Amino acid sequence: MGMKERLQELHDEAVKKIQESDALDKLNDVRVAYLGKKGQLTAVLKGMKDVPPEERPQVGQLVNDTRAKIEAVLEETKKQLEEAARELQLKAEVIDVTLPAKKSVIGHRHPNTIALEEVERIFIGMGYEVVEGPEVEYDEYNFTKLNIPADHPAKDEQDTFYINKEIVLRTQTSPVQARVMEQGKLPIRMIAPGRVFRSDEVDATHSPSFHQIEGLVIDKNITFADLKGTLEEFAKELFGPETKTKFRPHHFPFTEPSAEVDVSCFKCGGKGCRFCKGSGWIEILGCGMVHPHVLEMCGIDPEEYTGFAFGVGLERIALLKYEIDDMRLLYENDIRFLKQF
Ligand code: 2NL
Repeated sequence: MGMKERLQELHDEAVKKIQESDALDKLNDVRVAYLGKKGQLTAVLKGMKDVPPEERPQVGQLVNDTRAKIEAVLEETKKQLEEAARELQLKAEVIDVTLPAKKSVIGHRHPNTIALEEVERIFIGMGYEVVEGPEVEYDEYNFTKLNIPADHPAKDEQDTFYINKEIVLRTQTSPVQARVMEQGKLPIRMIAPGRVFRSDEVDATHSPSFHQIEGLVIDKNITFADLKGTLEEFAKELFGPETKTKFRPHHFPFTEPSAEVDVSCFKCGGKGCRFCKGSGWIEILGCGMVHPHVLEMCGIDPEEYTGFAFGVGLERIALLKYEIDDMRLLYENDIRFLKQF
């Protein structure tokens, strides 16, 4: 067979195989088989040495033409295959804009957070500042500066988590207030909300980690009347305008005199029901006039300044307000529970 016929045959073969290729990788195999370094057309080129010298330019031209023709068909087929692949992909990725949108699930504030923000709103409304501080505290700030002596039962390792001899997990947020008093900017009107820790077993009303909101007011001429008026107003805002308050004498080492505050039951209005266990009253917080020792230890002259303080358990408020009967529900974070509030 002459060179010319051999080339025509190669061309026809290559074109046939190109047309049979139904994927880009197969097409590339054909390219390599015919046009590649070890391909058939290259093999023909190597046979040029057997062609008489005067015919070589013409045969050379023929080889180049054949190569160009095969390349053109390859290129064209490649375009078609790519186009087809793209069509297929577009079809697969069609978006049905008439489908209903996926509903995004909107989260809920935790009942603790709702209660905290409510308490903050009330006190901010009365001109208080919200101050936060460390959860890991010096014994000095958690106890000593608050007039809690070394032999006080609250300091027992059974009640307090000790990091070492001098450092504890705070058992109340009063150390935040002690730090503010020490800064010496007076008057003070602040609340200190935050996590506190006590070495308690978990049950319906106890947890080793819970939250407290303490309040502190220091100024000249602050009296127990200011304390009563403030907490009465707080109770009315939190539980409704009909709410009555009762101050029962109590003892705290950091206040003198001290009291516990009950509010009239907001379920029965004070007549007595299951909710208030028949008494008509519900205990909500502890309070008192800041002990002169505390003022002194925090750098404030008790002859010039007086103040009142109070402490509320946040979980207690949340349980009462939302009529939840077990504190553990507040920590389990079961979405079926949380989404009710
Ligand atoms: C309670 C009682 C109370 C305070 C906290 C306080 C803070 C300073 C000075 C004096 Cl810096 N007192 N805090 C006072 C009385 C009671 O908490 O039963 N809390 C849940």
